[in-house]
Amino acid sequence: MASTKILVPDMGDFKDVEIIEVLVKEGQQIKKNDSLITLESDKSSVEVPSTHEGVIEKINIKVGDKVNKGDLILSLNAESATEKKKEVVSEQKKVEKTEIKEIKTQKPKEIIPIAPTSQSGSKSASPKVRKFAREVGANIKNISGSQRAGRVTEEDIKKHIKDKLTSDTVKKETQKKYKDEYDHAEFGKVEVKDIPRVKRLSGPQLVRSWTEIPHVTQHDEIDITEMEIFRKSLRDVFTGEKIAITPLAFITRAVVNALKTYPNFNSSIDTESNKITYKKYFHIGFAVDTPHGLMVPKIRNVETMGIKKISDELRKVSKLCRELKIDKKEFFGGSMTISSLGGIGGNFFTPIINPPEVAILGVGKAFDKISRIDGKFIIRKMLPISLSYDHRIIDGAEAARFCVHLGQSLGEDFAFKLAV
Ligand code: CAO
Repeated sequence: MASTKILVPDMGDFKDVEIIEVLVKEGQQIKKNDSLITLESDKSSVEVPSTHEGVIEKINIKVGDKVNKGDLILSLNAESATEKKKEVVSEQKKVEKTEIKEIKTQKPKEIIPIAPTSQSGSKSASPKVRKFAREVGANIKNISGSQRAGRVTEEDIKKHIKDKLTSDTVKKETQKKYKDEYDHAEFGKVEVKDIPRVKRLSGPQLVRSWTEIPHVTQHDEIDITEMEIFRKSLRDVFTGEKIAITPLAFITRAVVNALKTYPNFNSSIDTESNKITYKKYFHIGFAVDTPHGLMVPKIRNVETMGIKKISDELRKVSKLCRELKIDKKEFFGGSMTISSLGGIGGNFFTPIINPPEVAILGVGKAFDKISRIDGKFIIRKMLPISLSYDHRIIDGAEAARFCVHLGQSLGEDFAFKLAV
């Protein structure tokens, strides 16, 4: 019967390294690379893997021992594992030779340095953090560390558990919903179709935005009476023909003005690095309703365009979307999005932020409203707007100011305010 000695490997300059965990028991059958013990130095901790497979005969160390290169960890009956396999095939075969050999760690392949991550893929973490992981039932090997070279902290473990709970809950809720439901066909005639590709792609993005971003929506009404009189009076100077420009072109220009004053709305946040990116460009996204589903292309550098040019671009870009001829890149790199249902109807709604943007403006259909001005009741044209914003970066007061700014840009002095 062959007895194999597993020794503490070469640990570079480290001396008297403490054993903080013994991960195996005498009599246990282990495989090559199974973790045997965890060593902890003042710099890091690491698990020492087995260099052989077999059944553990005797463990020569215990928790708290300080070890150095070459110290005996345990002796292993390297052949009993093989024997067990052989017995299954044939009980006749006998092992005749008994050999005792000392297995030295091979260099450099099997050197187990006291470094953040061992070659067996074990994770670096302090004993306190490892204890915490054990207490909460988390497997430290499955947790990605946020520290230098992947060292795992208590916060990483908490985040890992929180993420897992959230995804498990979402999964369970979804499963529950479908499990509890009756088959639709039980209630009458139905037709089952594939979800269109665009909706399949945008769906998870919408779920993520709605569940991860703390949305707040501010509703407001903007008096656009003068702007509408002007818009409807637009005529070509040469032909005298009516120029069709929708309110959206004016609203877009007003949004750019407000973005210049409130740059938080033209930002993106990275919660991992705790950084805010302020965009110095003004690329406005538009929700476009197409037969294939909702698309959100961008119109670039809107601050350089007049109302007519914005209107032309809007028409051009939405046509490209509806004909599926738009370049994929045009769906990215936006400042803020406008979702206008004004051409269809309805007033207020809750638009969902299109990350990594932090705000979106919903626009409803303008309506006549009787208002009391200077003691007189008069009819004014009101535009309903709904501004959703990421409350992590934008405060309610700032959002209210943004809406007031939009109101001023589109109000009675609109022509002056919207001049390029
Ligand atoms: N109030 C009153 N009338 C409005 C208006 C408003 N807020 N916005 C547009 N209109 C009018 C226009 O002036 C136009 O009238 P005329 O035909 O008399 O000129 C008519 O409504 C149709 O406008 P439109 O919708 O074709 O054009 P637009 O520039 O307003 O919008 C686009 C362009 C691409 C945004 C739009 O076609 C579209 O796809 N909207 C849907 C967006 C959407 O689905 N959002 C929801 C996203 S969340 O699911």
